Amino acid sequence: MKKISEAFSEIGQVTPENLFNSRRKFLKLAAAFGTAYALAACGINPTEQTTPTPAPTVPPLTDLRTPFEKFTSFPNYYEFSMDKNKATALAQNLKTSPWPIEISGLVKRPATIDAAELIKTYTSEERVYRMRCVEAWSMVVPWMGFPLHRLLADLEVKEKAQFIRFTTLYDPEQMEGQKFSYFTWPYVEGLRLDEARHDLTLLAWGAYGKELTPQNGAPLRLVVPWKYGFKSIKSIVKIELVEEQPESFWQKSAPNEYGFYANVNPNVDHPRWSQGSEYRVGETGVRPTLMFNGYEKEVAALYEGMDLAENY
Ligand SMILES: Nc1nc2c(c(=O)[nH]1)N[C@H]1C(S)=C(S)[C@@H](COP(=O)(O)O)O[C@H]1N2
Ligand SMILES: [Mo]
Repeated sequence: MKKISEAFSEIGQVTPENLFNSRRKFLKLAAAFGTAYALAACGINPTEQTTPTPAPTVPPLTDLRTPFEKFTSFPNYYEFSMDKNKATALAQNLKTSPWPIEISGLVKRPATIDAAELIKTYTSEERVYRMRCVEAWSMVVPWMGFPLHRLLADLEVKEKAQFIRFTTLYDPEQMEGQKFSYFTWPYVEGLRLDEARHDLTLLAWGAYGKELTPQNGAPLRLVVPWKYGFKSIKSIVKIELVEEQPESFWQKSAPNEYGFYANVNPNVDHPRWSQGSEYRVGETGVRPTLMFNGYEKEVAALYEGMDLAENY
């Protein structure tokens, strides 16, 4: 396995000391026990030792990164509150360790694995992505994580699986927004399997060289940069491979708004506002919204022959 520190030096990223050290501690442990042994015990058989990590195929992004303070103080996290300030404050007490994640459904190797363990299993890299919320604001975030397809390869997905379904923690004692019953908890999101396997699709545990803050989805969240932000589900506790298209939290909560795909598309308006432009958090004025959030070249092939105005 490539060392995290090496991965970072390749992309010229300065890593804060504490993070670097905690990862280094793990690498020592992994060397002592043998990662394969540790993982075989929880059902995941890492291919990483034999398969070299492919070079990231992420398009270089010249947009300025959103300041860290903006990223951490502007969350949408309805499990805590619909108010961004309240959500930030309320999320601080979320207990993110231990954090068992159930991986199940149509896989030959189902497993329950702690988030910390899962994160250590894969070489992480920094990915600077645009994030476009359906509310017409956007940010540019340097995530840290690993492509979901690496995990999927190790799970041995069964032929029948067509979709992947993610679930956020349900715990109204910790997440007081879940006491409001006008939403159908828990938060659920899904992707078509080919979308899930796309190299841009990330499981992220960090941003800005640090572990994710609770309001941004610690300990592990999804990041799908060509879709509206709500597809990028936070604080995942369950990953299931399924045959049927999952029904997401927002499909249930606002069926007259977005559907399953929710690809960023400046030509398809929200029922109540245009999606043609966006406010980049921290900037003045607005900028045009790009098709597939600027990732058209990478992802358009996934939707060939599909009517994007119908499947929004
Ligand atoms: N579980 C969960 N995941 C979620 C949300 C949420 O309310 N609950 N909000 C979504 C929305 S609408 C957006 S725009 C992004 C915001 O991510 P950020 O708060 O880290 O910027 O998270 C998404 N993931
Ligand atoms: Mo959003």
